[in-house]
Amino acid sequence: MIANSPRKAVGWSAATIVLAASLICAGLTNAQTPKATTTGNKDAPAAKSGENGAGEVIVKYDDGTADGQKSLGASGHAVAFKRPANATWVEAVEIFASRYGHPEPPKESFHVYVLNNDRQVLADVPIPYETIKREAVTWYTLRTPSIEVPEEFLIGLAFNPAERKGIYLSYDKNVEKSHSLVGLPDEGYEPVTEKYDWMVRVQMAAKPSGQKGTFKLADWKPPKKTDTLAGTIILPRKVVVTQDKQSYGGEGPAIEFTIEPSQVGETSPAGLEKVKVRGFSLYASRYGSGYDAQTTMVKVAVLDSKGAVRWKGEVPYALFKYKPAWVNVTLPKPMPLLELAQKDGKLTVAFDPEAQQRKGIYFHYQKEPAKPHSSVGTVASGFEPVSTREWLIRIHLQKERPAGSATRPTDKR
Ligand SMILES: [Ca+2]
Repeated sequence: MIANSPRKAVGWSAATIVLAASLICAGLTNAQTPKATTTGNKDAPAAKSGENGAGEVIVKYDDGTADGQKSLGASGHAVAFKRPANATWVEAVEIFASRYGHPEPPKESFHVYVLNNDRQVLADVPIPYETIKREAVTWYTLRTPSIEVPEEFLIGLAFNPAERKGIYLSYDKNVEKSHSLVGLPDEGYEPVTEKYDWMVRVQMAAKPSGQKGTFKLADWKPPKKTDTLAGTIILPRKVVVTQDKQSYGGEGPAIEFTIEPSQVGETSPAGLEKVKVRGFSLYASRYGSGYDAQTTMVKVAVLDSKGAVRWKGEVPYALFKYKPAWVNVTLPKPMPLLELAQKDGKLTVAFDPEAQQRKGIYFHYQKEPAKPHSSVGTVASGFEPVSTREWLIRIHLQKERPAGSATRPTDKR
């Protein structure tokens, strides 16, 4: 298709870092450890609650001594709580933790999430990484805005760790049963497989202090899920499922589409003038940890059949989840097909995640396609066809509405 070039065939293995270390907190004394008294209320949560000096209720499961600690690469920690009667406001989250890695804390924030029972984020509280010291593990009180919570809620923590940057969160095995989970808001949560709870406590109050702002439940709106490529003609039409995946160091997949007039309901090549490209979708997942998924970008290029780049852009890694899924890559505005392709209606879309060992995208493919259209490479180095796989990448098209018509483009799925 396009100029060949020598390439290295490097495939990264899944670089999920699960750092675990056992820790015995013998003789731990800590003035910040709240008293573990139970309330007499029948509606009281399974967690123990106790009044602290400030008149707030502390909800917790742990007994104050740790049995280990974990940093979860490409994931996070969470604990499910029930709110005590009459204390509906989260004021602070306490964690028993320590930082590891470079002495200098990373100049970024980790995240405390308050989620409802449907695992929807009610509040996302960034906390500067430097808050957690590299010294011995201890309790940290992370003040949050006053966040009103439903009867059942989750506290999530996302530390985005890497090899030399992270936070160990302690866990306690002296619990009746586990209320703890692993996951991230975008990825979903799974219960931990052993009987322990992350050492996370919640300071709750009957009335919002409002010191850092007030988040009322009544003001919260569930996130809207919009399909940015809804109502488009999707090619290829054939539904395929993933059979394997690959990430290439420093390269990415490309696939060529040939838009035939008949595929878009036209009878002559002139009909292609009415066709616009809305974007692409691909079945993929991301891996690695420790990078900022919002600012780490995947390059996207559209080339015509002569190899000329007709459009270039980039999308954030954050579009891709750790679990494989169809991801929409939407052009900033629909572009005429014939601005992206020669009159032959052929165009190639190429993705370059600039993958390394610790960050990259797994691109999924179908094995042994009858007629492959797939290649591997970069715009700078050229592309080499791969005959044994077809990337799960689709193009989304729309036809211009005839003048005066108010109908939507037909969904040809
Ligand atoms: Ca313990």
